[in-house]
Amino acid sequence: MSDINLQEIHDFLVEIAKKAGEMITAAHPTIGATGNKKNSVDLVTETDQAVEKLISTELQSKYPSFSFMGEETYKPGDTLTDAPTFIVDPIDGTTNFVHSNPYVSSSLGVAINKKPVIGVIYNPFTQILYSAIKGKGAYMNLTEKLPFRQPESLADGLSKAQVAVEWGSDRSGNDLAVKSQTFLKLTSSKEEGGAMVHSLRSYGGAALNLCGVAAGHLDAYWEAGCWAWDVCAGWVVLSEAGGIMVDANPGNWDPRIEERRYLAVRGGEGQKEFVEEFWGYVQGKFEVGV
Ligand code: LIP
Repeated sequence: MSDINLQEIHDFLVEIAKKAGEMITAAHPTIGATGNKKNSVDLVTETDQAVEKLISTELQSKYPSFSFMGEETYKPGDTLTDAPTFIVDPIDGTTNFVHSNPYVSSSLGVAINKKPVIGVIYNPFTQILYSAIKGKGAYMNLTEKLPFRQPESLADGLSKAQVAVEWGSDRSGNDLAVKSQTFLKLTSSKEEGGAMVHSLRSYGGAALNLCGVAAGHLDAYWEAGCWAWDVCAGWVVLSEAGGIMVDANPGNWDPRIEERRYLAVRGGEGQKEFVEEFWGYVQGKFEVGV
């Protein structure tokens, strides 16, 4: 680890993210030409695959000793090791991409000893780049430090919060019930036993959601079902901006990158109490990742 130059890798990832962005904005995916993975809402396009190929080729030629985990080449059973590993989602927000909704990013992360240490997330449509190196802070467009301003206290809890959630692609069974019943609890009035959050937002991209929490646009982001490549890069941006990542299921303060259940909370006084309050509204227990 000590002879790995994190800054140099970060700078290379920024270059690659920009190249990936050119491919993404030049592509014109159509809804009809979309392939499916697990089911009809788990989408993949030729652009996802071509962009991952570009990224993995560049990374493997410059850092041949590093492992690589990418959304489009992942095989069930592949697991993260302690080796330095690039963890990549070529297009996070594929559903948005095929619907020409610009909430899309390339998410390029690095983990060492299974801990996220570098994150680069680039939305080529808005040309906004978020990045962070462990111990060196988080930035937007390389110069604006995150969060943008001194974070307000979280002591007022969920009733003052804007929370990102995602429906994801698991559309049946226990986990869909946990999500939908929790959404109901979070939004409903105090009189009906709810948290009455200011709002729920479902933008469609885990990586940018994590950056939104890091920046302070969002107070929290709660999801189960997403993968290491959806969260690795954003995790570094989040924690370098003072945020924390815990399990979406109550009780676990130290989730793995591959936990598949996450609750991100922005920086600010009262963070721990905010997590505990949130967990108190979770209706049941996710099975994914268990
Ligand atoms: C998506 C996530 C989204 C989640 C989906 C999926 P993709 O990534 O970012 O937040 O709800 O299940 O994992 O498939 O667009 O790369």
